[in-house]
Amino acid sequence: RQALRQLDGELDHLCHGWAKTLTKALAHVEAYIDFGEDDNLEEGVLERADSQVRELELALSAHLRDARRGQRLRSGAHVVVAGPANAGKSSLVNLLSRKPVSIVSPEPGTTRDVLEIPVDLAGFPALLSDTAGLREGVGPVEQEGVRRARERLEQADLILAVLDASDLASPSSRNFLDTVVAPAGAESPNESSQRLLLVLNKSDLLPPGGPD
Ligand SMILES: Nc1nc2c(ncn2[C@@H]2O[C@H](COP(=O)(O)OP(=O)(O)OP(=O)(O)O)[C@@H](O)[C@H]2O)c(=O)[nH]1
Ligand SMILES: [Mg+2]
Repeated sequence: RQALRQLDGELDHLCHGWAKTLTKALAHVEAYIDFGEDDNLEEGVLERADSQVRELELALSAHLRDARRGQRLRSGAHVVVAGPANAGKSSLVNLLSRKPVSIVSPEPGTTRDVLEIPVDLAGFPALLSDTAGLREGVGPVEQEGVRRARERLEQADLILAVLDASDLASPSSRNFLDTVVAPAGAESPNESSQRLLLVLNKSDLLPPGGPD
């Protein structure tokens, strides 16, 4: 909420600045039209107004290019929770939304539909999507769930990639690392633009002294 208020205030300030520049440029052009023939008008009035309007044009285009950021702040970033079956995705979604919105069970393949929940993450709105665990060789209903999960991954602003830390060598974990985690890293090698956050869940199941 604080961020939205700041954003509104910032935009207000920007718009006032733009309006002022435009009014001033307009006044100068009008003065030129009315008194251009007279000698009592400053030199270069028209040129100055022209360059001010060009600068304004650049500022407006830059702002419009950046509008997606503002939109994310208003409607919320689309955060997609994905990972192999049974990794604990729905448990994490319930924890973040502070509600038991998604069914959690020890049976792999529990979540099949995409479940969307609006949440407040430290004051920022976000739309959290729980998805079906990515795995092969399943029935048609779960297969459709996996297809929908992959579709959501394409549209995500941020992917929370959940893996079972005690099961990283399994075929489904390795497949997820190869097909989702590694490509996301390659597409944005710059740390600040990365849209995937790796969550190693079930750390309580790791042997206390680390692997043998
Ligand atoms: N030991 C342990 N178990 C966990 C943890 N997080 C979740 N679980 C258990 O793991 C099982 C699967 O959890 P879910 O949250 O349903 O997993 P999921 O990834 O949504 O599973 P699918 O929807 O089937 O893909 C449940 O029995 C959870 O209680 C954890 O941190 N530690
Ligand atoms: Mg689930």
